[in-house]
Formats: sequence, structure tokens, C-alpha cells
Amino acid sequence: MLVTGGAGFIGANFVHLVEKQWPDCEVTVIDKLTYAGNRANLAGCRAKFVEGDITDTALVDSLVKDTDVIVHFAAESHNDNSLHDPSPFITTNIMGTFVLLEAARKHSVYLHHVSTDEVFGDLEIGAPTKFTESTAYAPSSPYSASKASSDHLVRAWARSFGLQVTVSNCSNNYGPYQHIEKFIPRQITNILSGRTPKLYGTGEQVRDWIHVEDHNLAVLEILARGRFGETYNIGADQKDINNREVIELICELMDIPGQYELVADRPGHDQRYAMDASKLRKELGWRPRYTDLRAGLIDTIAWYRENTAWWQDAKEKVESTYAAQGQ
Ligand code: NAD
Ligand code: TDX
Repeated sequence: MLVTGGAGFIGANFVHLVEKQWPDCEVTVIDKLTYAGNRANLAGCRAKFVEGDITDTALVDSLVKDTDVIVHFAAESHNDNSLHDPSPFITTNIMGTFVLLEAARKHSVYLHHVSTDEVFGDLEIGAPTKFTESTAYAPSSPYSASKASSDHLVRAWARSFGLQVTVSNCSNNYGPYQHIEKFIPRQITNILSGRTPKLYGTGEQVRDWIHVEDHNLAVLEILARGRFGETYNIGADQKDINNREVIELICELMDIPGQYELVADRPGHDQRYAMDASKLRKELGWRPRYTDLRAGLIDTIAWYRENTAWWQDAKEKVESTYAAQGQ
């Protein structure tokens, strides 16, 4: 198995899980080690590690030649960064996916593409609607537009060239090894480092939080029993919870109730995401293990508390970048 982006948040959790669940599977990771990638995320893993860029055609070809399946996580993944410099999002998310698809086509290798709920745009706050696999694409940010573009490429390679592919679109993940630029770990590490948690706008926006392990267990089910050419939505069916409620829960769990600050909103901020994952549940029998966000957050807070060395060096830089943006 070739795992792209395996030194990032979800990819690294995935490699740990594969090695536990499928001990006979030989894993190779290709990762560029951008600011978001960290070799330490793979400590204790047996996987072969290749530091490299998925846009490097010769390198990708040499790795794909020797693999049975590609699980494609590598991406620029942060919306806020895409608003300040979209360029690496276009290069990695679109061109990188193209390079992988061409190598997969040349060597007839199955590719699973890891994508996001953001390709569907957003939903109205308070509405009962959810995204299904057939919801029309309407991405809002350079990040989500680049992911939408990559999804289209993957499906075109299946239809035009008969490439064996599956696609998954998942909602917001949380859990260990998530970069501290992202909402939940940013607030946890703000509190652990004596800073005030920061809420964009007034925090009305709704995200459909899922624990990273549940996302990755769903990807394993798709790899094992998913149908080629199909797309599967992944989401944990959370009741709607907005960012203000999440930050208040984190503050409460970390003993600083109500002590957070309102900062500049994100331009073009998507209002609400909600995933209908009934296809995955019905076809593949997947069920989330973390059904209680509070319990998942307690575990996640404990992880960041116990692993200060993992995030401390990056904290100052992340916060000074946000401060320069008024966030
Ligand atoms: P991340 O930013 O934590 O990790 C991305 C990894 O990709 C890093 O290790 C980075 O070094 C690597 N990378 C970036 N550019 C590369 C390149 N050109 N070549 C090789 N490696 C490169 O991201 P994440 O949150 O783990 O997201 C992983 C995937 O899951 C992405 O495709 C993302 O769109 C998707 N996704 C994320 C979420 C979420 O909530 N985080 C939800 C749904 C889908
Ligand atoms: O400090 C913050 N304060 C805040 O209120 C940050 C960093 C974010 N927010 C808000 C913005 C969003 O409404 O919290 C919400 C979550 O923000 P992010 O963690 O940046 O996630 P989001 O933009 O929703 O995208 C995430 O989920 C889908 C991932 O980063 C994507 O990679 C994934 O595709």
C-alpha cells in the first residue's frame, strides 16, 4: 500500500491503524514534510518512509509501480492558508492528484481518494438538510475548490480510462496529531500555553465533527469492500453543534469556563456542514465508535496535554501568523 501524506494528521493516524488491523500489509509513505507533515507522527510504525513530492512524476511512478493500492491523503488542507496563498493548493491538490492518477493508470493500480465534505459548499444553519453523494458540487474556498477539482479528476480517470478508484468525502476530523492551526487543537493548545481561545465571528457556524479513528476505519472498510467507481460520504451523524458551543465545551473541560475571545471572521466562511453517511452504513456496515463529542474531546485534550513537546515549538509561529491576520 502506498499512503500519500502519511506524515500528516489523518494519514499518520491511518498508518498506525493499518499496521494494527492489517499487520501483513506492507506500507510505504510518500510525504513532502511540509509545515503540516511530521516524521514524529509515524514513531513506532514499520512503514517505509519516502520524503518526496506527489508532483514528482518520476518518483511517484517508481513507487506506484511496486504497489497494489494507493491511499491518497496528501494535500494542502487548511482553508485559512488557502485564502492567503492559494498557489500550493492548486499545485499539490490538483496537479499532485493528476500525477498519481497517471501513474495509477500506467501501472493499473487501484486508487482511493480521500476528500472532504467542503466540495459540496455549505448548508443553511438550522435546516434539516444534509449532503448526500449526489449533492451538486459548490465549493467556496480555494482549498475546497482544489479538492473538488481533484475529485472530478479521479472520477474522470475511472470513466474514461477504466481506472479502479473509490472516493470518500468526510466531515471535520479531530483527534491526536492534528496540526495546531486547526480549530480544536488551536484552542486546546491556546489554553495549555496560557493564551485565550479564539472564535471566528460569533461562532454560529456548524461543523459535523468526527473522530479521526472513525474516519480511518471507514476508509479501511471502503478499501476492503467498497465498490470501484463509487463515492462514500463519511460522517458521524452528530447533532448540530456550532463553533461557539464547541469552544465553550473545551473551555469548560479545561476549567476556564466562558473565557474565549471573538476575533475577525473568515472571509466567505461556510455556514454549516452535515453529512448523510447512510450509504456507508448500509452497504459496508460501518458505525462510528466515538458517538459522544464530549468524550472524544476529553481524550484529545489529554493527548495534547501529554504531548506538549510535539506542538510547543510550532505554537509561537502559528499564533503570530494568526495575530497578523487579526485572528
Ligand atoms: P494535513 O495538512 O495534516 O496533512 C497533509 C500531509 O500531506 C502532510 O504530511 C504534508 O506534508 C503532506 N503533503 C502536502 N503536500 C504534499 C506534496 N506535494 N507531496 C507529498 N506530501 C504532501 O492534512 P489532514 O488534515 O491530515 O488531511 C488529509 C487529507 O484528508 C486531505 O486530503 C484533506 O483534504 C482530507 N480531509 C481532511 C479533513 C480534516 O478535517 N482534516 C476532513 C476531510 C478530508
Ligand atoms: O481559531 C479558529 N477559530 C474558529 O472559530 C479556527 C482555526 C477556526 N475557527 C472556525 C472556522 C470553522 O468554522 O472553526 C471551524 C473549523 O475550522 P478549521 O479547523 O479550520 O476547519 P474547516 O475550515 O471547517 O475545514 C476542516 O474540515 C474539512 C479541515 O481543515 C479541512 O481540511 C477539511 O476538508
